[in-house]
Amino acid sequence: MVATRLPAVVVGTIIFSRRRKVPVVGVHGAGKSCLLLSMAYVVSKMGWGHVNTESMDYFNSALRYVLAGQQLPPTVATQDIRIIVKDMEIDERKYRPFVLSSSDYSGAMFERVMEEYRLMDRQVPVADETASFLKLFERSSCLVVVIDLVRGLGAEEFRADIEAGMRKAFSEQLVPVSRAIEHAVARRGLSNRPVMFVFSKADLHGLTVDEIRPYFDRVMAITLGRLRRLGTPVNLYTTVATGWGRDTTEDQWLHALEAKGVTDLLTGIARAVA
Ligand SMILES: Nc1nc2c(ncn2[C@@H]2O[C@H](COP(=O)(O)OP(=O)(O)OP(=O)(O)O)[C@@H](O)[C@H]2O)c(=O)[nH]1
Ligand SMILES: [Mg+2]
Repeated sequence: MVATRLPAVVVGTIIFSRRRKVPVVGVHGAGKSCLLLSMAYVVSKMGWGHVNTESMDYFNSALRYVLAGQQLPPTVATQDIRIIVKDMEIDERKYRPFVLSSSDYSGAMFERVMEEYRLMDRQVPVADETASFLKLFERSSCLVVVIDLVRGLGAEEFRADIEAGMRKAFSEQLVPVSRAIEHAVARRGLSNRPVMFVFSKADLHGLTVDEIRPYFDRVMAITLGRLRRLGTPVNLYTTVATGWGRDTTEDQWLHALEAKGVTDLLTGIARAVA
């Protein structure tokens, strides 16, 4: 009997972009746009990658406000974003390349859509805006939920009564955020792919993840129970957006451009999409 060797098959170069959809959700003013800008900034600055042509002008326009020391205006039109991450290496660990794809949309629209989402189970037709927004969740790799604990309070006001501030913040954000998570999980089986909760504006709330967790675990108990049942990991992060990491002196503004906590979030995403 003669053993036949199978001829080698040349399949050519398989090019696939590993595009990973990462929806970023949160109510108006939660800090979504600033977080996306911070991710683009950190990836570019660290030499891990770059943004695509369409996102470049969008991000530079946002950076203009940061450099002027102004608040970012609320998002009006939905903007698709691509951050190409090719050479991410942290603590000698290299991450596989991926394209982080997301959309920046207005939090006001998110709240409207999540209000309408309630109706969907009752077979009531929903607006085009709602239908197209909900499509953003399809086949996503993980979900980033931005929660603003301070809600317009100043740092001092918030820290004077942290419990009251948190109660107000969660009472405003619990419902829309939980609906979005439920949708993401139910529609595309998020199991094993984490939900990442980002507590933005850490320069104002001044809390660590460990300090937030006891409140979070209790307030979110019902949603967390559902996620546990589905085997969905939950990660918590705190971030300070690009431009807000200023310490006491103005001449530290170059450091202020370096967002805080964003590298941890990007690492979490890179692990989730690997
Ligand atoms: N102090 C501080 N302010 C922040 C931080 N991140 C965002 N902000 C401010 O919070 C406000 C809301 O931030 P955005 O990123 O525009 O929030 P958003 O979720 O995109 O809001 P909409 O587009 O209205 O949905 C802006 O005035 C920001 O400048 C931060 O880390 N620290
Ligand atoms: Mg925005």
